[in-house]
Amino acid sequence: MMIEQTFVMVKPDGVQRGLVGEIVSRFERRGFKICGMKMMRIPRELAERHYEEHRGKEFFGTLLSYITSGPVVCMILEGENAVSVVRTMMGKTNPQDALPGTIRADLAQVTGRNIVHGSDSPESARRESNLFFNDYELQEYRKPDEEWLFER
Ligand code: DAT
Ligand code: MG
Repeated sequence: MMIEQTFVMVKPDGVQRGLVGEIVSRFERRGFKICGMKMMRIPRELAERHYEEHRGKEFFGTLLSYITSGPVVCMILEGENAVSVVRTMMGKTNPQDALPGTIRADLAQVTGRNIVHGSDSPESARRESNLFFNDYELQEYRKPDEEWLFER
């Protein structure tokens, strides 16, 4: 088994549109364990570090304005191949290219308001987890359904 953790964020549009529960519920029903969760308003400096791979691109400024425009809900999710499975559940960056059944296809219209973030690699997941969460905000615990979620 490849149990991984990944960093997921409901972006400001997801919060304002009342979709936090819908999005969290999809991950919970899939069997992901919530190891950390909090609402915050991302300071500009944190937004710049989070998206530093996009520094210099033409959309960097509007991306920073978007992500700092209101509260977000950040999560650490744990599960089998969590990074890629969460990315698949999110769908393509442009919701118009995302497959039906994915979060972005079902709940969003355009790239600049694509309602959810998920780490794109295990390295990004560790980097983003460290940016957004302290050790005491991350929990280790056993869920009683684990023996039915996984083969042993
Ligand atoms: P993803 O969020 O799917 O990992 P990304 O890391 O390439 O996509 O980009 C981060 C965010 O930046 C993305 O969710 C929305 C915005 N973005 C990406 N490409 C863009 C583009 N060509 N024009 C406008 N915004 C873009
Ligand atoms: Mg990305």
